Amino acid sequence: MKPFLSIHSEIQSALKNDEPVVALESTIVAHGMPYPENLETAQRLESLVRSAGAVPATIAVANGQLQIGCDAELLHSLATEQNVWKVSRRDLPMALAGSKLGATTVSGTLIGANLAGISVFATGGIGGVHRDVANTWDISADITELAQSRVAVVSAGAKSILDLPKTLEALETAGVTVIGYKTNEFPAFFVRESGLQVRHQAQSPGEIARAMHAKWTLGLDGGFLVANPIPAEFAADSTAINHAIELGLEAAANAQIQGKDLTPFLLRFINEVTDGKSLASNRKLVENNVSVGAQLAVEFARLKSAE
Ligand code: PSU
Ligand code: MN
Repeated sequence: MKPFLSIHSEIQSALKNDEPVVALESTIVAHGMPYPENLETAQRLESLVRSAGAVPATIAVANGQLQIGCDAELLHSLATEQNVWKVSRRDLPMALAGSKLGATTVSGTLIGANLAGISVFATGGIGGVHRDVANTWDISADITELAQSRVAVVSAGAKSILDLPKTLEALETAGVTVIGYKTNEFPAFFVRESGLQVRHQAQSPGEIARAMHAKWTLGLDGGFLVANPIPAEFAADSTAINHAIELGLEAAANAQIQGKDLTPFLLRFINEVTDGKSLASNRKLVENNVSVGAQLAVEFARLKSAE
């Protein structure tokens, strides 16, 4: 066992026996949703993974270790404490050495999943290329990490707080296999459509599992992005959402919010402007991603144990 990595015993034994495990991120808990919805969501996601026959692994940083699996107390701290670090690859060394409480972003969670050997990770939306990239050079480390992790991330695409065409281009350059799940359009988080096509689509978790198996058995590093649209009944009104996003971008520019603070600021702002409606959609889409992620983990584990 690596000294800076702590894998919860239940997860360790599942991985040893090629049983399905689904990684979950903690930034969504600490910085992506308000309390108490954040804690309720975190708990609900873990139980959804279990009821689909897989083991949940929420990933975070605590006590000088990258924690693969959070106990109830740690989840509670992540959901309630102020000043929880937002941890990507850049921050991880200082968070570990300084024994900080840290929530891992998609990128930080990918590092943990990859080190532990967890092949599937479900979340809400990924980070990407920001709209004002020409001035800010703000491109999420999520993309660089997806490029080098043997993990499939199930997300509802990305929010249009980002420049979605450039995000898809950056994913292509990074060699990330983007697969539309039962769609050939890249979904835009709160809404099912973005007007952007994806090159590949899959109709079943088994189809995605076979592609993961092919990529990694060949020896190629790098991940998958499974783009899973929000169920139609929970999708937001696109005019209202786009309006909220525009207002948020304007407010962020006025307040000179940038760097790691930008995404959490925009998420909070949109939640407030839509009167919690966006939060309700957000919870539903994450749950939907976790269900698909658990099915995918089950299928992939089946392929692996048949090797
Ligand atoms: N997008 C969302 N919800 C989120 C995030 C992004 O719709 O919670 C979080 C994820 O943890 C993601 C991170 O990895 O924000 C990206 O942050 P940045 O843009 O600073 O890379
Ligand atoms: Mn950024």
